[in-house]
Amino acid sequence: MGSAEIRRFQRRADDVAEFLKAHLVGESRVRIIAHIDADGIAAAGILARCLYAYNTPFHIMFTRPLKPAEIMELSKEDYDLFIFVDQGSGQIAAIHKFLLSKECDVLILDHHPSDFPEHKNLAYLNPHACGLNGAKDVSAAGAAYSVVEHVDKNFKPLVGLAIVGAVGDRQEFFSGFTGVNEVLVKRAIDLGLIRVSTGLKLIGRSFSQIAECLRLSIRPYLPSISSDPTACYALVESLDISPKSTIDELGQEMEGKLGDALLARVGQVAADENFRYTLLGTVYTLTKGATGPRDVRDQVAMLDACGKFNKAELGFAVTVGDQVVLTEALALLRIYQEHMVGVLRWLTANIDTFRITPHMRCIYAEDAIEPTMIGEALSLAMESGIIATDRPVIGLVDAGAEELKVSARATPGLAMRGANVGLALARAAEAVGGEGGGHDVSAAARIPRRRMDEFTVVLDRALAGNHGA
Ligand SMILES: [Mn+2]
Repeated sequence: MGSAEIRRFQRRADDVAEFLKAHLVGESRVRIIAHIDADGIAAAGILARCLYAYNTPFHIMFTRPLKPAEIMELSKEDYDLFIFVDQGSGQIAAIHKFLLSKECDVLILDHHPSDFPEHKNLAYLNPHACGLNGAKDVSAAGAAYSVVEHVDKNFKPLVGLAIVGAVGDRQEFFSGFTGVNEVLVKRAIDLGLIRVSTGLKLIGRSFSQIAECLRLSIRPYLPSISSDPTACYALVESLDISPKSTIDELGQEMEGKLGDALLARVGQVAADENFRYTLLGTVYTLTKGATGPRDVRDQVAMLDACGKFNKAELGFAVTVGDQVVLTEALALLRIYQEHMVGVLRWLTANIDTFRITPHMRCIYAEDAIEPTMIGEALSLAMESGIIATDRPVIGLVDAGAEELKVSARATPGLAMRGANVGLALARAAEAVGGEGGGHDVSAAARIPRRRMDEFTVVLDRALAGNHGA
């Protein structure tokens, strides 16, 4: 992606900032609708800091992307400006029909693909409209940051949150960041807001005692360490590490020793490329102005956990500087990790029950994994080297007596070679009277339980069909 596209994005951000400013200086009442994940929460935090600074009153809600009927309901509310954050692109038709038709102002800060019909009451910032790739070049938090930075230079310290959003949406790759993200990270380093180092990328490295950090490790799952407190304490003791310290406090040499000890302990997965990348690599530390955990991945994990428990407002409060709720937000993260580490242990123990077809690896986990956990569990298992990533991975779990939840995951590499689990899942689900869809690397569906066998046959064929397409 060239710098011309990035400049186009920055120019648009400047235009959008002018649109927003008109509401900041007046008597406007603002309604924010944000996606309920780390990126959506970080983006909302950035925007809210800006609105607070101008004393502009707003109400905020965190939700999965609104359905047309919900946008119709929204249009009955009395606001001067509706801001969609990390959503809105997919709902552009309903936004036109129900909000813009009433001459309400609408701002969309998003990075999902869309059509971009013009309207005098509409402003949007979307990388896809600038020739950038919204899946990797910038997140909603990056879009929100790019706007508020143009509103006032004093908002520059919020760039850390933009990087939190990008990491939350898995926009960091083997080779680092691209597009706007790359620019933002460089800026954050230059401003002294972020420190970049190499080390262990484990969740909790900035706030959790090491043995606990290892015991709850889900990204990656550490075989014969995760979920085994005895093994964790033994390992910490064998290295003569103070049991109270965090990984952040170890110092580079000792952290290196801990990494070596972990690799020696986990067995053959130590040689797995995905596992090593998930365990070791670039660590981003927020050095100034951060509320909540200093480590970017810790911050992401905390926000995601808040979202998953439907308490996004807790994570949001942390991003706008509320230290009081931090303990509660971190407690949610811990509950989530406790749960997920059990799920990953189960997957590890049952890895042989994955059925390998020509175009996918597939498991029916019955009720061993909850419908809300299966998708992320597959992602983490792939990142942990538990499941081979040579073909798309499909998980089916019970969702009530009659229904199955299906989750599908592929790597960016598989997507580049033509696999598209979103299209395949949509097609196969429809063929058996269910419904689903999603992105090329991540998708979900619901299907009738009694048609599972038929579904997996159709899905395998559908995945074959879009190879090389
Ligand atoms: Mn996002």
